[in-house]
Amino acid sequence: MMTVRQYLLDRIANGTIHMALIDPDKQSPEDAGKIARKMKDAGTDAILIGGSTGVTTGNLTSTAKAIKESSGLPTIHFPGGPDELSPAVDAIFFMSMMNSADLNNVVGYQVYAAPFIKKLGIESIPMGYVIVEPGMKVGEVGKAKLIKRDDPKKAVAYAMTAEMYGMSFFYLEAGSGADRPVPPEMIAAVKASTKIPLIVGGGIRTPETAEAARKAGADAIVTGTLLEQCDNDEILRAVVKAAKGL
Ligand code: 1GP
Repeated sequence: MMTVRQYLLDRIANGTIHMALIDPDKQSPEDAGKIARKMKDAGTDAILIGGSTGVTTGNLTSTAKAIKESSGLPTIHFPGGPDELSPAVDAIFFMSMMNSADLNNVVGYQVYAAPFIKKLGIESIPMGYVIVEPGMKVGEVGKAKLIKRDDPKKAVAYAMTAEMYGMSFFYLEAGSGADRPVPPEMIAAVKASTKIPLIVGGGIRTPETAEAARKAGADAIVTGTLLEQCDNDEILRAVVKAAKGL
């Protein structure tokens, strides 16, 4: 069977993809399933499951199962820490928050979790993750040394590091609910100097910001808050379309 990593790379080869982030702590598994189905119909390529707080093995498992059942989309655990793990997901982003001041977020939690991930047989997808201003809750909880919005060179150096480490993806994160997404200039600078597939997220809630991220060179665009706040399917579809350039 094809790995989730290969699925993502194949889709990215045809253009920018959209991934929807669902926090299992924010609604019932049944409602998560409905959201995933709606997003699939809108053109979303994969579902990320995670949150900074309140995620348990229980709500992660039931949410992943409901999403899979209702949408059939690949489910990827986007972990907020090492304590929640579930074999109900199709894959896990095995990520390092590279610009954290806390060594646990860089490599400690990964060392703790790796044997369990191996034992459970979950596909792990290595990813470098860096937090850009404003950073929001994940920046705070993760003790990130935020990349300044006017410092694309720093973002480029991190992306090069992730690439040289052999990571499969690099994620520029402005933080969930950010009032400003990652600057397009920063996305473009990273894209111009690395080949590693680039994921961008945080604060993307409009077709305009999604389009700007795609045009700057994002390979995958993540939206979370939009799904929670918006009950207008037209807008959801418009954002996914703009993200994918359809
Ligand atoms: C958070 O990048 C994601 O990890 C999504 O952010 O909730 O602002 O869409 P939003």
